[in-house]
Order: sequence, then C-alpha cells, then structure tokens
Amino acid sequence: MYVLPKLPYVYDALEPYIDTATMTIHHTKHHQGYVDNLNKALDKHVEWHQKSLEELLHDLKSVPEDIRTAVQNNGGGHWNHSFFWEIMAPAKGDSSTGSEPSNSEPARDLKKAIEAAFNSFVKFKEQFANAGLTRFGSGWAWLAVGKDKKLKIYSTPNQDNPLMQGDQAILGVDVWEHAYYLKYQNRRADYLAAFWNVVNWKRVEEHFARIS
Ligand code: MN3
Repeated sequence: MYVLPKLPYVYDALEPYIDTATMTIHHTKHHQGYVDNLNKALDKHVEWHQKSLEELLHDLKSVPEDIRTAVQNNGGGHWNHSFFWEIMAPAKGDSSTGSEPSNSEPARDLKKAIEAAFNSFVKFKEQFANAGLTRFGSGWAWLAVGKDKKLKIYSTPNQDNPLMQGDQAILGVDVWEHAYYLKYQNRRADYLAAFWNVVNWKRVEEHFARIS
C-alpha cells in the first residue's frame, strides 16, 4: 500500500513564496487523493502492488488496461508530488525540523551543465518558467536528463512526468491551479518567479549526480 509521505518541513516553511493554506490542502487533500486512488486501482490487480512506482510509470503500456489511466494519473500524481516536496526547501532553512535552506543557484557541476545546455543560468530560468507558463491547463514543467545524458526542459499535461517518456526528472514545478491559486490567483508567472526562492538545489544536484 502506498502512503502519503511526510513533508520534509512544516506547512508554513515556504512562506511567503508558497502559503500555508496551499501547502496544507495540497499535501493533505490533493496528494492524499492520488495515494488513495492509486491504491484503489491496484487493489483490482494486487500483483501490481509488488512493482515499484517507478517501474509502473516507466512501463505504463504493460499495466492492465482497466487500471492504466488510473495508474497514470494517480501514480503520476503520487510520484510527482513526492518529488516536488523534496526539491523545495525553506528560503532560510528551518532549525526546528533541521531542514537546510534553499540556495539561489546550484553548485559547480550542475551549474556548468545548465550553462552548457541553455547558454546561461538566467536563460535556463527563463526557459523553465516559460515551459510552466505556456502549459495549457494543468500540468508540470520539468528539468530532465534524457537517455543521451543531455539536460532538457519541457512540460507535461495532467500528472504525466519524464519517467513516462524514459527521462529522469531532476527539477519540477506543479502548475496546476491548486498549486498557486489561493495566493496568486490567475498570476501563474508570479508563482513561477517566487518558486526560485524555495528550490532545494542541493537535492536537485543529488538527482543530477545520481544519473549523469
Ligand atoms: Mn499538485
């Protein structure tokens, strides 16, 4: 059975960039819903509970057809949110939970790779934000590493993610309205600009180091 993971910080830790109410509802209602619905789908084919979530998402075609869409949407939702919480951190750290502060940019290896792929760190941020901004409706923007080990930026609809196309995500941002509407209303660009303040680059570097 899948369970809702604990956040690595408290609900108000990402203030003022991501507000407490959004974090609380996003984690306890939205993410919980994906977990519950994923379990419900897999209950119809219990042998699929043995596989890891990554295996399921990486090879959706092999998942039984009657639960495939539910696994794609809710398994994707569970994976994406678990990943998302981890690649964020309080802008000033949080001594009560021991969480590290976010950094304004990544350290040397990843920064060099980003500059090589997108010309500059500033251009990378523009392109990433633009991927989130231009995603019509609900979805995610990603910085991913392809099979050729190259960095790429793109967006996916709904709860799809890079795993489903054979890539590895190292950074992602939720651009569903539920991720920002309470604080930013229709201003998705403002939310995406604020997001940089709470990126846990240390964690992104770990993902990058593991797959590159
Ligand atoms: Mn969400």
